[in-house]
Amino acid sequence: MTKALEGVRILDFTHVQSGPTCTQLLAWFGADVIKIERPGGGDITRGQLVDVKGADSLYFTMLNHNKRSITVDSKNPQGKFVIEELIKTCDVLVENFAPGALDRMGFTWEHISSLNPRIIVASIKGFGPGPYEDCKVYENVAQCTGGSASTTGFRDGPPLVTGAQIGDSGTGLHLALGIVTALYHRTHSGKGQRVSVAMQDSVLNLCRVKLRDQQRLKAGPLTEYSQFGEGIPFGDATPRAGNDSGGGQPGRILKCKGAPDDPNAYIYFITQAPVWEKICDVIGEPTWKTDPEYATPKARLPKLNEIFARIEAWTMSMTKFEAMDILNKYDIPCGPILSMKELAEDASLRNTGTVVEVDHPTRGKYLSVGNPIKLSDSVSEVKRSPLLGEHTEEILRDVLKLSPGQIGDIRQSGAIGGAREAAE
Ligand code: CAO
Repeated sequence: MTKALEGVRILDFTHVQSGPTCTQLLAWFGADVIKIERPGGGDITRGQLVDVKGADSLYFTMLNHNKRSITVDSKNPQGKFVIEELIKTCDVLVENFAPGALDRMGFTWEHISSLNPRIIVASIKGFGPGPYEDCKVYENVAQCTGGSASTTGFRDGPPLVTGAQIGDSGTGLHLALGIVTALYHRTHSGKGQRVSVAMQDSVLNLCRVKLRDQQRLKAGPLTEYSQFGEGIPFGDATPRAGNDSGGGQPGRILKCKGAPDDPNAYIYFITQAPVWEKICDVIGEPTWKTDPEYATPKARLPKLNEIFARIEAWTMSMTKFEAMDILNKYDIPCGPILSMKELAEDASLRNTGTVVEVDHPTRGKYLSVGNPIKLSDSVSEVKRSPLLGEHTEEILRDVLKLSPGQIGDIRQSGAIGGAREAAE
């Protein structure tokens, strides 16, 4: 069985989270991903949030599976030579440096494409062209500037950032799609092109339904928001909606047995209109099926607090898993709030490879999220992340076909680091 991206070579000039998530996905699909790191320390995440002294952090290992690592000083003339030679052999260069950093190294688009007209240069920046185009950006800044924070949280509380890394990993996903699209286009055009994704744009794309609601405000109050039932007027921007469902079917997070002492003893419950009658039977309110005050979605909208309070009285009598089992029998959409502990121990996620155990030479076994995208004819095998500079010699010798003498000269110049620098 061949891998979908076998034969594609990626020059991975990424660091921290957003870029590495993109190149990790491509590596899982079989691309040969060569990660360039600065000699000495490499990707800054190797040494961040360290839990095992002397070993690469989980932050690094969980974002850099299936890659090879070469350490090259891009500001050293011999290092520049190595990178130029790599550019000539690669299909894609991916980077997420601060704005202008790649140009300052001498690797402008013009220079890169003159070395290899077929190469695709893919970049992540915080913002697209405009007033903030020169700004450095991290995850939470993107969540705040892309519309996520202003629409997350409760109406009477401050804006909130979410645990899902929509700014970094979300942008990495967007970039990966841009890269495979440009690769496909190259099969017709024969030429490379630039692919750019701004973190603000990616977050806004993921917050699309909130821009929908912004425009709906012109037509009147957002009737599916709890705020409507509570009689609180709307302002001129999409408000924070707590745990209200973002779609047309009202939903809430409800307590189950154990809450609130157990912080995750909750279930998400959606009062989907087609199963309203089943909901009434399950919670013991059969008269709500025909009572005109409750029988239609429109009639229910101003009463959502009362309705969900009644459903919660029912969910509190059982665990979230018992509630899930009962509701599933009736096709009532719901989902338990699963903790990271529960997800880490989930047998079905292990069986599908979405949660994998990986062995690492300096840290031992650890858990990671594997490839969440499943292809029937290109199975992803998760391989451990590389040690710093682990493949420097191998890449110079086998990819660039340099002689031992040439490699010695480059090493002498200080342009490359030693193999297994992390262990030194
Ligand atoms: N050899 C020599 N120098 C190297 C090198 C190498 N192999 N790799 C990187 N460098 C240099 C860069 O050239 C740059 O030097 P100059 O500032 O002199 O041009 C320097 O290292 C620092 O790069 P940086 O500015 O990108 O890194 P930073 O830690 O200061 O900022 C970040 C990090 C993420 C804020 C910034 O890179 C950024 O805004 N990236 C775009 C948005 C993004 O992806 N953010 C998500 C990050 S994940 O949360």
